[in-house]
Order: sequence, then structure tokens, then C-alpha cells
Amino acid sequence: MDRQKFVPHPMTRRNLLRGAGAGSLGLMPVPAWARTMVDFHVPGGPSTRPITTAYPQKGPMVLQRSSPPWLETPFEVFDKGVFTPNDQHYVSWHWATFPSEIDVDAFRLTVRGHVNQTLSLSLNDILRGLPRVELAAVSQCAGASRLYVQPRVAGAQWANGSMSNALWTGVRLRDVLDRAGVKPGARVVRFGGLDEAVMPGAPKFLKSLDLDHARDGEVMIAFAMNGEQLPLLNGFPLKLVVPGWCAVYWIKMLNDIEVLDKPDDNYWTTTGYRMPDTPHGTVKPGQTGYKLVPVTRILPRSFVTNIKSGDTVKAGAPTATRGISFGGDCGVARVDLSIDGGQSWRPARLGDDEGKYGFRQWQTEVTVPSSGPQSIMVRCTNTNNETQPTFPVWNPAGYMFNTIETTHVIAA
Ligand SMILES: Nc1nc2c(c(=O)[nH]1)N[C@H]1C(S)=C(S)[C@@H](COP(=O)(O)O)O[C@H]1N2
Ligand SMILES: [Mo]
Repeated sequence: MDRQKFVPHPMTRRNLLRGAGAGSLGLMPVPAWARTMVDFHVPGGPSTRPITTAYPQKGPMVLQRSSPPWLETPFEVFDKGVFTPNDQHYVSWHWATFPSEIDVDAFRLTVRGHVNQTLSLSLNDILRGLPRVELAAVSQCAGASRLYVQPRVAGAQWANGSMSNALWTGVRLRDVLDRAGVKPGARVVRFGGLDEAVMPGAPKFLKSLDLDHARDGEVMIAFAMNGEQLPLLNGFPLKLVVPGWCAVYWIKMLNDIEVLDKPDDNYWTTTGYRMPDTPHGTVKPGQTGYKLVPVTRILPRSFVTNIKSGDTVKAGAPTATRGISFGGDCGVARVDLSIDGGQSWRPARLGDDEGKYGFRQWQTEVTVPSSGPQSIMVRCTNTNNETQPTFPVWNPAGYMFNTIETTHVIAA
């Protein structure tokens, strides 16, 4: 993306409404003509998914579930550029009861609780009244790549497409909190959106951050991604962006900020989204007696994007190999490749640095020595010197899957 040309669209009423005309979201049947199948080839199937074009403001997406929508970015999109196009940024919702239209004049963001002054901010207050910031960051679901967890576990069977990178524009959460005036004794900040729980008694989706994290100057309230307003399904008109942390904290259609003077006791903090407090969050199937902690920051990952398993490459000749990587809650230090099962590694050339929380492209040439089945392994190391594990992460909820990725090719 050409950063010189980045101009956030002025948020006129017309502009905002155009993006919001979404109809009966998620309830549309996928028309037969829009369907082709994609096969992820995993043991314990089924592993085929339809491609859908039936969702408003979305191009071709891998359909996981129709309502509430779980739409995955088709993997080949990651080969096309460092920023994921808005119309192919993945989509995930817990409850189907989010609005399909937003009245942008009536919309208000409330800031309340342990503050000196309750605020009710219009979109204009946010767009015109506060300093703007922008930052590239990867949004990755805590359940990303759960499809590859072995043995298989329950939950959304995401392949590698529940991650996306965007250039976010918005205002600092700190500036908004300062305007309300956080009272002494405040401890956490809790966030909610316009979606409501479907069943009576089911918990509304809420997440919270410690006050210091909320005030770190990086956590932002975004009103644009890649220079455009947010697609409705990605949280129009406002989304909390928590750089380096799992997307579960990135509350969409953000309309409520509550400052608490005690720990957040809601279900999604006390019970949901917890993983083992072990190195890499990994345990053995059936293991017991470990502590659970909330999922928090994301970890380094890397993928080959121009060659897929099953492809044929030339033996004894260089093959251009490229892909993406990210460092997690810090930048990418290096990406290395191995064609000998991980015995020796050679560094790839890193592409432009668009910001430490975003995707970093890389490229190199690999020469597989002889014909037959061969493997290309890729590994990212971040600037905190954390590297991807050689073993696949496993835990019962399938959170934070990670391993050095291997592309199985046939050399001829
Ligand atoms: N309001 C609201 N925000 C939400 C969610 C939700 O269900 N409701 N899901 C979270 C989870 S688990 C994910 S992975 C991301 C997905 O963001 P996206 O649909 O824009 O890709 O939104 C997060 N924010
Ligand atoms: Mo998620």
C-alpha cells in the first residue's frame, strides 16, 4: 500500500450510510452460483468449505458458519499484499444480534463508571474533536488455525485465514479516557458493542483491559481501516484496536466503555478465552492440574504464501519463495527457512517495515536438492527473540495454535 496516498475518507453522513446498508445480515442463503469448494486436507475431516460472495461489503470468503457469520480470508489473499483488503478481512461474531444498519447521527459512544464525568460522544466528536493516530496491526482470532490442532478439538474450525492485517486510523483510547477523567482507584476498563446476547440469560460479549494497558497510548478506537470506513461486519462504525493482542479484545461496534474500580467479573473474562499457563500454552491431551489464564498477546508466526502443499517445484534449481510473517506483540527480527527438516536454516530477505504490529513480507529462493517429496519449513523470530515452536501447540480449546509451518512439495 502506498502510504503517501493514504487519506481517510471524510465521514459524511452519506458515506457512513452507504457502508451500512447491509440488509438481513447472515440470514441470506448462499446462492448456488456463488459456491466453489476449498479443501484444507486435514486428517479427521470434513475439511472442505464453500467460498461465498453473499455477504455485504465482502468479496469471496471461506464460509465457516452463516449466522452469526464466521468468514475466513482465502489464503491466497495473503500473497497479494501486506495489507488485507477490507472486503476480504475475516469476520467473526459471537452473537447474531448485531444491527444490520447504523444510524450515524444517533450513534453514541458512552464512557461511564469510575470517571469524573460520563461522556456520550457522537461520531463527530470522535472524528473532529481528538488527535488522530494510525498504526498497522494484525488482528488474529485466538482460535486461528484450530483446524490443524491434532487431536481435533471443538470450536470454529478456522484454517489459517482468521487473521488479517490493516492500517488502522482512529483516536487514542487514552485521550478519550482523559476527557472523562478516570478517578483514583480505577482498575480495569470494560468494552461492549452494539451486539446483544441471543438467548435470555446468555452473557453479552464484553472484554476488559487493565487501566495501564488501556492508557498505553497505543490502544485505539478505530474508525477507518486501510483508509476506508470499517465494513459493517468488521465493526462499523468503531472498533477497539489492541495492537499485539488477540482479536477477542478488539470489540466491534464499540459503543460502551465502562471504567471499573474492581476486577471485571463478566463471563468472557472470568471463564471464556482461557488457556493453560504453560510454555506456549501447550498441554498433553488428557492432562489435568494446570492453571488457566486469559489469552492475551499474539505470538510470532510465518507462512509461505506463493507455494502450497502438493505443488510441484523444480529439483536442483532455485524456486522463488515468499510469504508473510508477524512478530506478535513486537516486530519481526528474522524469518528463516529450512529444506532439510529443520537441521539448517537460511534467512529470508525481509520486506518493508510497515509497523511492528503488522505483517512483514519476506522473500528468498530455495533449491530443493533432489526429486520426490520435499518440505519447505519457515520460522519467524521476533525482536524479543521469541521463535516459533518446533512442536504443534495443543490445548483443549485449540487457542493460540502455533508451530513452524511446513509446505510439502513434490520436486521434479
Ligand atoms: N462486539 C463484538 N466484538 C467482537 C466480537 C464479538 O462477538 N462482538 N468477537 C471478537 C472476536 S473473538 C474476534 S476474532 C474479532 C473478529 O473481528 P473481525 O470480524 O473484524 O475480523 O472480533 C472480536 N470483537
Ligand atoms: Mo475470535
